[in-house]
Amino acid sequence: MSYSERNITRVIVREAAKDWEEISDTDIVIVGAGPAGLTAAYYLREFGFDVVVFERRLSFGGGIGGGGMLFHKIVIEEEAKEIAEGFGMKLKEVESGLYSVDSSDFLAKLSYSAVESGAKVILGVTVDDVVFRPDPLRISGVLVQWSAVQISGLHVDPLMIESKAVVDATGHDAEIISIAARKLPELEIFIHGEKSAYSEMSEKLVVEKTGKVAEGLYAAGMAVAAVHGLPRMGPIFGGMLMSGRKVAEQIMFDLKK
Ligand code: 48F
Repeated sequence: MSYSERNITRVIVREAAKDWEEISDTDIVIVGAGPAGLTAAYYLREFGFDVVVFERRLSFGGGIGGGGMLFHKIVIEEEAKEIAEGFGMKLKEVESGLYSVDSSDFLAKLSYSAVESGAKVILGVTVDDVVFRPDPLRISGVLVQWSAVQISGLHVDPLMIESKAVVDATGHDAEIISIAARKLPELEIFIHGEKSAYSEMSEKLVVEKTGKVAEGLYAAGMAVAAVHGLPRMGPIFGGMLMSGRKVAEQIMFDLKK
């Protein structure tokens, strides 16, 4: 077999272009490949939707890899055990109803599950705005830019993606909902900002408040805490898994109506 440099280039450009053509009109855009975004991606694929995840960095996982203060362990509570084990994570019961898992195990198994489900995860892409339509007012897509272009400060227009739902799984800053709240005041979204830590309360409330913030726009994971003014919880990740699953269920319910 022989191949030349030009074949390598052609394969990459052609195959990527085919994917981008499909991505430009997808069912669901998830912003952020952290624990909440990847879990949402997995379940949305299970429910039969086309899913693309845009992740700013060149790696999966958001806050997973850092464990707790770089110690390589993450804590999961009983309520999320079934989801974690469904991804094949190796949990160790350390106290009644409390489990530890290696951050690398959590990261690898969740990432594998999301990709294997058929979700397209595109790394190195930052979402920097949303698309909207009036009457009725709704979010109908996102604007995307190479993270490298953003970092360079070059003035380059983004590309645009249409979707039926956008999930903000960007973590503590709720970046996408914050942009929508600022640029589209008619959405009447008020960002309360995250509170200091109260882990047990936060784990419950993050899941409870997960869901739609405007037509076509949803919050999952720590973005929920930022939007609704909930406390933070540190390196216990069960709430992120349950929030990811809940947002998927809500989107399925809304879109199948
Ligand atoms: O921060 P992140 O892990 O969010 P999460 O899924 O989980 C939070 C936990 O990691 C932890 C915690 C739970 O105990 O408190 O912090 O809510 O993942 C968010 C991902 O989104 C990416 C970011 O690089 C990270 O990987 N991201 C953020 N903004 C953008 C983005 C953006 N505008 N475009 C693309 N990716």
